[in-house]
Amino acid sequence: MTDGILSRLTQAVLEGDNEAAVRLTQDALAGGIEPLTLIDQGLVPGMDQAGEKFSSGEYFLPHLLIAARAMQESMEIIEPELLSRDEQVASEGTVVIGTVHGDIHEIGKSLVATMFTANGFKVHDLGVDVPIERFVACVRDSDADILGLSALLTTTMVVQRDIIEALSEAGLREDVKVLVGGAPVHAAWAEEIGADGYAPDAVAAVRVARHVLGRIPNSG
Ligand code: B1M
Repeated sequence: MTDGILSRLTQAVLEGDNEAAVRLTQDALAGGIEPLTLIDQGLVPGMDQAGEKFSSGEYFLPHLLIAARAMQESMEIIEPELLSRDEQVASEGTVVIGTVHGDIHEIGKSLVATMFTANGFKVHDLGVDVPIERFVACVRDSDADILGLSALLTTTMVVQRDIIEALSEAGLREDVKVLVGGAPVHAAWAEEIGADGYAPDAVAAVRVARHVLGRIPNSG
């Protein structure tokens, strides 16, 4: 039953069928399927398959857009469920997060932001295509502990490095831990550009943040 509903959800995202995605999400939650299982095993595989079809020339940009919209509508239902599981009172710290300049991919960044919120962090989500100066100003003004930089394109990964350099120029580099992520990003890149951490997914992002803040011994 679980497998069936998850694979139908994957198919609904792949086909950009909003109504089916929303209905299946509601049914799955009512049936007791965990929100993270729904995301990892239902929604994300649909987006990945849409990306593969785009790479092979079977899908075009509008297909990606409608797939993304179906995923986002499901996420709107899942997010309150994720947040309602947050029973923490004390704040774990402040996170500034956004997708870098030139890049409008939103879904992964928003998922990471939601996971931080669900885990007791105060989050300033700056959105997508965020100018470098905006990140720097928000880090300064919010006294952030973590700056999260998402990039989905090989052409925008380099902006992560530009932002780290801008933080140094503004005298803020020692005040904030920089976490990078996004599909083309990897640990060696994070090290090369002087980031403090890299996370492959939204759950790992919270774990790595706690690690770089010295809250847990290692990122696992
Ligand atoms: Co775009 N796109 N896209 N796209 N798109 C990719 C990324 C691509 C891999 C597709 C492909 O060719 N197979 C390819 C990039 C190739 C490359 O550079 N390596 C690509 C391209 C080429 C483009 C355009 C250039 C296409 C064009 O115009 N010709 C264009 C660029 C626009 C721009 O940004 N300037 C473009 C546009 C779009 C849409 C607007 C149509 C749409 C986005 C809609 C939206 O977000 N509202 C879109 C989509 C949907 C995708 C794919 C299919 C799916 C992305 C997604 O949402 N995945 C994507 C293919 C793919 O990734 N499989 C693709 C689901 C999401 C949950 O995963 O975002 O990876 P993800 O986030 C994960 C992790 O990466 C990580 O955690 C998240 C959750 O687990 N993570 C972090 C992300 N940020 C993190 C930050 C962290 C830590 C972890 O710390 C701070």
